[in-house]
Amino acid sequence: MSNESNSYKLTYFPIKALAEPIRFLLKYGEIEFEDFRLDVAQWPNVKDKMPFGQVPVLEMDGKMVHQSVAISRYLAKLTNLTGNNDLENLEIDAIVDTITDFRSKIAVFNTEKDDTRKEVLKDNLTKETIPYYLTRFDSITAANDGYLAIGRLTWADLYFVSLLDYCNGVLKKDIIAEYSNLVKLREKVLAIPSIKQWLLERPDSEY
Ligand SMILES: N[C@@H](CCC(=O)N[C@@H](CS)C(=O)NCC(=O)O)C(=O)O
Repeated sequence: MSNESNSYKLTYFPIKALAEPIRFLLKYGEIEFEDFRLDVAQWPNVKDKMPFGQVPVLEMDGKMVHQSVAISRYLAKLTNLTGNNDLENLEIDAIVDTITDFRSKIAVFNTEKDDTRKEVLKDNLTKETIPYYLTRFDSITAANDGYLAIGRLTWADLYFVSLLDYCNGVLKKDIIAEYSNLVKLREKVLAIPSIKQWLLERPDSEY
């Protein structure tokens, strides 16, 4: 029996951020879905209806699931973007979790309200965190035939490229511009026909 559902509804704010990996994977699999974008004013009424009071939430035939990485992993299975065995999946999961760590550090900067603390966080990101992670992601990509894990396209690549819009939007620059293997990886992912089409049709947002 197929695991695939008949209807998919994704609820998130009108931004890319944590929902974009899910949108990329749905598009990659050419799975139709309702891309429901909440108005911030609607949020207080919706929050209580969400499994853990947060979004993104994916409804599959009415069943709500939360946690963007878990959802992405599930969709990766549906779309054949996982590894062929547990060891390959471990390699993919480890890189995905590392991308999440990296993205979370950028989120801390994004949500900081105090100007002085924000400046310190930005300095730290620019001088240490970003080069630290991106140098490693870049050499991993070079060592994996141009992909982030197991030498072929997996959901880790879609996960990384889809979250770049968030990172770049928050930092107001293309953070991977000097990392040639990552630039090539992004080109490959964005050239996948259904993803390319998604980029043309998706609503504009800051990140
Ligand atoms: N670990 C969760 C984090 C979800 C999360 O932080 N969602 C935020 C938006 S990016 C949210 O719902 N914020 C509103 C709130 O907490 O009230 C995931 O990856 O899905």
